[in-house]
Amino acid sequence: MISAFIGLGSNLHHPERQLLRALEELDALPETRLHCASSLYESAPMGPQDQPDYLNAVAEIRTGLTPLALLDELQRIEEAHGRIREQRWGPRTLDLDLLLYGKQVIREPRLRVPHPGIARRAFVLRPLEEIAPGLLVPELGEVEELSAACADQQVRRIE
Ligand code: A4P
Ligand code: MG
Repeated sequence: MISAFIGLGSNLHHPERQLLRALEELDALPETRLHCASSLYESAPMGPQDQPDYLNAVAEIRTGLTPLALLDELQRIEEAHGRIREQRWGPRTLDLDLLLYGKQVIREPRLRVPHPGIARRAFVLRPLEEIAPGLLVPELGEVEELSAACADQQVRRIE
């Protein structure tokens, strides 16, 4: 079993419910169980500002799925949540990003791991740091250092 980290985000149709349901769905994937999940974090939208604030979280799973099989499953869950791909960085009911897959570096047309946005996004790094202190992000560095470099971004942890 490989440890993988999934970034969850939502800013439409009861974001908290979308995220909690997605965590259950991750746990229900074949050859996969949910190992742990972060708190929920609220932040202003990155990208177009004419959309609601986001809720984000990060989950660690243990999985026997290959990276591409896992990506297929994540996209299937997104679609089941009514996700329609329209505008880049636009509003969404559920976004699931494969942040890390073990220590692997993957550069394929459909899949880039570590996720390309990881080092610039406090809404990913704060929850990641919460559940995996000391984690080394391949080719980028330790999660605490990456998070400190995004200290200017406002992210609020929800109790
Ligand atoms: N893809 C490649 N690598 C990966 C990966 N590691 N994980 C490909 C997931 N997908 C990956 O993704 C487009 C394509 O990326 C997929 O078909 C897959 O093959 P998408 O989810 O369809 O497109 P997108 O999400 O609209 O674009 P993008 O650039 O992925 O947006 P992001 O990065 O997901 O950002 N503000 C706040 N505060 N919080 C947020 O969560 N999220 C977004 C979306 C914008 N602003 C936000 C937030
Ligand atoms: Mg995405």
